[in-house]
Amino acid sequence: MKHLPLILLLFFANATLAADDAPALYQKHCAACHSKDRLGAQGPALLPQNLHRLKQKAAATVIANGRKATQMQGFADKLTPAQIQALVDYIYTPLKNMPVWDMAAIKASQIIHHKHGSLPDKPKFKADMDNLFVVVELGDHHFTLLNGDTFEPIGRFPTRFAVHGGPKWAKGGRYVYFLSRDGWVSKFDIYNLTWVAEIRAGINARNLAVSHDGRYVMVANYLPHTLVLLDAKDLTPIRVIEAKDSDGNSSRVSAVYTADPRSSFIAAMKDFPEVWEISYKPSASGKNSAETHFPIRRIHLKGILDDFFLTQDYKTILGSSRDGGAQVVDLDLGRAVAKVDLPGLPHLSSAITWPRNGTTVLATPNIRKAEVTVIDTKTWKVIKRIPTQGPGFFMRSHENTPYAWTDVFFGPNKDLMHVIDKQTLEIVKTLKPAPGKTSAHVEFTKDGKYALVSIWDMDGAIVVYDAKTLKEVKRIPMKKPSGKYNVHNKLTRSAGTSH
Ligand code: DHE
Repeated sequence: MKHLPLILLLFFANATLAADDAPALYQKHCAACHSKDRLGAQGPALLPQNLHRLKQKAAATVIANGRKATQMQGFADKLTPAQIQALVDYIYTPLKNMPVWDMAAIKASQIIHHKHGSLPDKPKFKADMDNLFVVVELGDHHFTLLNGDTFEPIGRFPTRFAVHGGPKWAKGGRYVYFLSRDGWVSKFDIYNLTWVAEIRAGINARNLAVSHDGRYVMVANYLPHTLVLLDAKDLTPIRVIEAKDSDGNSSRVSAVYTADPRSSFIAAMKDFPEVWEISYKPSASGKNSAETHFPIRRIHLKGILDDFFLTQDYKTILGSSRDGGAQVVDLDLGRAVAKVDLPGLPHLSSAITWPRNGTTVLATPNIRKAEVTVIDTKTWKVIKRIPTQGPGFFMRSHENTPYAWTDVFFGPNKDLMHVIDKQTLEIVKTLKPAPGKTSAHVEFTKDGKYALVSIWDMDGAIVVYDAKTLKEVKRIPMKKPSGKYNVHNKLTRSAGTSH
């Protein structure tokens, strides 16, 4: 040993010492995103129950090199292989006391800021209530309510930590529901510019859906393995549905969406190959009771769905798994009817559709491939693979614009934004709104005349473009704005935006 250079000696000493102390390594490098008790926050929970689809060797590679399509960075330059292995052993060790998040715990977490019906029924401010935007600012966990006509902020409000996914409006546009990664559902009253109710529906949540009749909120959880049905009025829990197959195996829930004409929630499971349709159709008496209603229809598939897209008529799902398979599921027939060749890890929750040549095409960005894939939804054949300057995350369009916008979220060209002609399927322009800074996620005004782009930086902005001339018209400073959502486009289920 004494012949080894000093730097190597120090390296080995550090590796042995620190590798022994996995909990300390975890607190230093992982706790900020995955929470100090491993239950998940901005990053997922790091528990054997959540990691069983990931081999331990693959987990070590993720810790060393990071994971594409997530905020997970690589630690190979900060941790030795022994330290990485110690962390892998640690996160695959069950917690001594697994916290329970059942109906009682959910109920106990409920906070009513304002009793339902106690606040004025008129907006406190003047604006086209149908053309407002909610902009989620991840940088300091706030959201800005933006006037979509003047592009002036109406107010800025603190949110729970790490809001993820699209906030969802209830019919009418007065109430909007947010979900944080650690399971808090927060209901905001836009008329009165205030939070009205909150509840923690899970420990590590995925997304939420609001029924089109505005009566229910459904939350999909990773931890515990549940779907939680809430009363949309004040978020009182109605039912906790365990995500279990007929053999008793439980699963994380990939996501849940509402299927308006079916009056049902559609949810996909991440750990067994099933899609569930949970009906919220009112009973004959007009009332639904927790015990007798919300029946579950299970659709058995050949492969797991990690991510999926519901067609505009809510009859079909295009779903993909992280392992590379993509399948088309007919919800009426209750089975998979086609396979699609989508090897680039399509980000289907942000896929969009539009009419072209007598058919409807679906376009999706890909997280592992520098390509936008365009699919004919009649034949489910890929009709074009549009090469991009890098893999992308989000895609958007609007009925009144000839263009579809897609970002280049990953890699050295993360500051680029492609504008694609929806008929020729060619990129007609590539914008660079803020050189060196990630530009991603677009949303249109209600009339489709302006496109709003996020600059994902603490010193970031929303950049407003004229959607026809593609010229910048305004820049509104924001703190790492992620998604932005227009009331009209969301409530009318515009084919150019996510639902
Ligand atoms: Fe998201 C939406 C899943 C990582 C920002 N993301 C969604 C939805 C799902 C999903 C299922 C649809 C929810 C909805 O709106 O109802 N996201 C996943 C992942 O599986 C993934 C890859 C890994 C993970 O960490 O969970 C992931 N997502 C991220 C991020 O790292 C992003 C960039 C930053 C963040 O907030 O953590 C991110 N996801 C978003 C945004 C939306 C979203 C902004 C809403 C898009 C929309 O326009 O509706």
